[in-house]
Amino acid sequence: LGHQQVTFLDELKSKQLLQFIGVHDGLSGALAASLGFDGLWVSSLGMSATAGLRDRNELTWTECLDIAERVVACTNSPVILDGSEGYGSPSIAALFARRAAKRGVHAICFEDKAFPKSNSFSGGTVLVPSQEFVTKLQRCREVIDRSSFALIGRTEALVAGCGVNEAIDRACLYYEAGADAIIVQSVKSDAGEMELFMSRWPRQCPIIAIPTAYARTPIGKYKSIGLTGIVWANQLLRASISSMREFGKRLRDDTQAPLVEVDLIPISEVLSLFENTDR
Ligand code: SPV
Ligand code: MG
Repeated sequence: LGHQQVTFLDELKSKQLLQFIGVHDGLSGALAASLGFDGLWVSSLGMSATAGLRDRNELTWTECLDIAERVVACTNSPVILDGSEGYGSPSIAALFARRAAKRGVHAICFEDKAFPKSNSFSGGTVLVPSQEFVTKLQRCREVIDRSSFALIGRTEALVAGCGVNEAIDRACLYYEAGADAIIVQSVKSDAGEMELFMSRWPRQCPIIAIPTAYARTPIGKYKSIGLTGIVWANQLLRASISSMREFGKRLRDDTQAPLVEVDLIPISEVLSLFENTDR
């Protein structure tokens, strides 16, 4: 990896392609932990949605820390906290990062959007000037110890329609500012934009992608274009929403009561999910 002593990314470096799974609470964290992914991504969208809020900094950063702590308690896998854009100023971002490290989180990710942020899929993404975000990353880097905690810089340049060259320029600056890895977000429906980015990427810093929009890409493609990891950021959240909606409708409409329970996890399994732990 680009910088030395990035513990959790380092540990996983031997893997072909790291796959992180998005979670949003203790339950999804525990389930995900049992599925054998390389690490967990505590998603801002997932945390917001499960709190009944928009992904617009409406959930406070201290609430995010509480959720991250519950996830950390459920897993031995590395946990990346999606810190959105860091809740405004560099000093708040740095405080957020330092507190996350104290709660046992392994890495925090900040993105180069203006406060209040909006989700990459809600349109109207506004970037902050790159230098402003560099200052934020530098401030975080000063206060968090590289040997125990990773800082991930995320650029939304492609989402904002600024093009691959701008995304490359920003990613280079963020790496130089002290990011241990860079997330590049693309909302195109195929991996072409990411492929172009990777073909022009000059650095040795790990690049991680979030293939929500281009999830139909064969897994081998991500490795072959040189990505270090991918984040399945919101699939568990979306699966739970589809499943809750489908069962809610069946409960409402199905007069054949026994049919309703057919696909549900037994209560005994729910009870045993957290039984043998000392959390
Ligand atoms: C999240 O999971 O909150 C993310 C990924 O940031 S995305 O929603 O795809 O932007
Ligand atoms: Mg997010």
